[in-house]
Amino acid sequence: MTSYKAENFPELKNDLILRASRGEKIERAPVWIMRQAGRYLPEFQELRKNHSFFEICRTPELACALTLQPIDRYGKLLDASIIFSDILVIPQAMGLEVQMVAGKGPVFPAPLETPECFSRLTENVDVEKELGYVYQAITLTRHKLDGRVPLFGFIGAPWTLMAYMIEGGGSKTLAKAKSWLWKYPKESHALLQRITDIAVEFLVGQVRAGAQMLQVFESWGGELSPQDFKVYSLPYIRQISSKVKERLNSEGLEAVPMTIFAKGSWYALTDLSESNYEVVSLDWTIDPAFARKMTNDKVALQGNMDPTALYGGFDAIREIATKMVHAFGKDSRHIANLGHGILPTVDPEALKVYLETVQTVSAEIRK
Ligand code: 1CP
Repeated sequence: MTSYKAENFPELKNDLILRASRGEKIERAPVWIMRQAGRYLPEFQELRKNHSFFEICRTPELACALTLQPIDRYGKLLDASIIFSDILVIPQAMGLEVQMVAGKGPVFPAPLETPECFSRLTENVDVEKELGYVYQAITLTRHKLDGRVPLFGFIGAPWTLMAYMIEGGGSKTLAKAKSWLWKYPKESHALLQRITDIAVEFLVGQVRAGAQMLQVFESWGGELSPQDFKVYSLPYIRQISSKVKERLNSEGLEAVPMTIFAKGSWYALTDLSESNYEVVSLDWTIDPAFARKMTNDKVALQGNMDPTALYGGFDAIREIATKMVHAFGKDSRHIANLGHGILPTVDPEALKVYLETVQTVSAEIRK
């Protein structure tokens, strides 16, 4: 095992994303990509040949190597890194088995069917013991990054994780998970609360280990109606940010900027901007001007080019990326990204064109 400690980290040389999150005036938009370490990179495929997905997550040296791949490849074109892991490590820590099936994605062989299945969940999860491997990966990576860019830690938001735990994998309708909300509202809240408590502990641990920013992925937010989002998603998203901030403060740890990405939940932008997150991440269906208005200029915005635009050829990418940068305008509180994760069959050179365009155009319009 590594002997790296969560102290004496190398000095940060590029803090653009931290400054953008705090609303400071900066010379260009920082840019990073959700799922930037992943299947579209040949170097990822190469390493993945010899190791299973969760073996990589659980081996700090391998998770670190994958986190660094896009940073090494794209150099100064990326302004942040994100620790290689998955949102489903929390359900695993709670006692559910998760397999990563080639061509299919994550599969739970025994998902939760009714609240009686709670008996299969671990009562008091020891987060350090179950997920300490993520902390070790973060500490190691923070050292190996050598201050090139800040490192994100992350979690899946409670509703999204609950949905996976009941559906047992990806789903088009979330019919099983949503039927819990109508059939078992009390038990649904109990499950969401259990996940929230672990999420808070896990995020604080990630910061203690060296994470410099945090992102919460509510990937299935948009499957909820605006009313149900207020009941089953928002309260837990808010608890997470407030409790993480309180805990960091009481442990004497420095506050880190927090980002919320609730995919599909355009209707909740005002609520999300009043939820103790510094950054609200937008999917590609949201017009940046609409988002600025809905968030009353209270937060930095992240996003939001359609990930499939990376299939359009270099000229189209330049054109669409340029339009996106202009749509966010000169306001310093923009962190460029895609509107969701990069797709596995994208040409890595196409991503390079996107990153270059964003950096050049955003610097030009701020002159
Ligand atoms: O580079 C990075 O972004 C870091 C690593 C990372 C992150 C942040 C991975 C690696 N997964 C995630 C988050 C994640 N995982 C989300 C939230 C973001 C999003 O909405 O895309 C979700 C929903 C998952 C669940 C998951 N894990 C899926 C989606 C399945 C579905 O229901 O559509 C898949 C395919 C995975 C596997 C996975 N996670 C990460 C990678 C590189 C892979 C592919 C694994 C492989 O087959 O090699």
